[in-house]
Amino acid sequence: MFITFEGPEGSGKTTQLARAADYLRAQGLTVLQTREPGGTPLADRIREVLLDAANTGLTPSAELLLYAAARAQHVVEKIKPALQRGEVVLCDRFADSTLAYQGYARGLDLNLVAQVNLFATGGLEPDLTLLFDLPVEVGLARAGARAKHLPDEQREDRFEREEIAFHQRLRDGYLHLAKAHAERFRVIDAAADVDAVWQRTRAILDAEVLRRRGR
Ligand code: T5A
Repeated sequence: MFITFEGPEGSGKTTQLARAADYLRAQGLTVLQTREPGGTPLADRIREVLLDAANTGLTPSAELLLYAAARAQHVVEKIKPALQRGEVVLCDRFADSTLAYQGYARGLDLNLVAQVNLFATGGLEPDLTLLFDLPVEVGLARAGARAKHLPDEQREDRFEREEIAFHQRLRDGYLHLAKAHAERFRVIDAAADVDAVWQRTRAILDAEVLRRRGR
């Protein structure tokens, strides 16, 4: 099963993904934990370029193609082989991030972004997508609070510098995707505390992953 974790800045999806991996492993499943952009040595090098706040000159189309290049490598080298081995793959962000960030928030044509996604993924789609949704201000406050504890060079990625309207378009875009693909999306209220969000996440994993596998 291929499960993706999506959400805006500060949504806490990475925290929940780590708990989900521990939980599913404790139920006897083999789990691959991975993330985008990145997941392979080559894709991690593309990640460094994409997240470097000093790269202010990156054009929207170059940005889109770099995310796609990292994903193409990640899908072939890591995700597909794990799925073929029968593992559960938990991926922190995937193609929906590109639709939400480069499409809805950045303003690139959505059909074009969908075509590029299709080319990069070879048609691979998640079986289940957990969307961690929360008000923009709450997410940005969390991301800001965490940044205070980081060294200067890791303090802000390029997106945390975007205006509030960008982040609002991002949230609306994600909610639109969730409605359009209701068969695979589950929306989780991520504004609650970590344990409350985990209760909801675990209930979805129980229903959609463990019961399906007869556990
Ligand atoms: N991107 C990515 C694109 O534009 N297009 C694409 O196609 C793709 C794949 C990736 C960036 O790239 C963009 C999106 C991103 O901007 P990243 O550094 O990997 O950059 O950042 P994120 O994916 O946003 O992941 P993070 O791990 O940084 O943030 P999360 O998922 O919100 O993670 P988390 O769990 O670390 O939480 C953030 C902070 O909040 C706290 C945590 O302790 C942490 O300090 N927290 C909570 N606080 C209160 N209540 C809760 N329930 C909390 N849950 C977590």
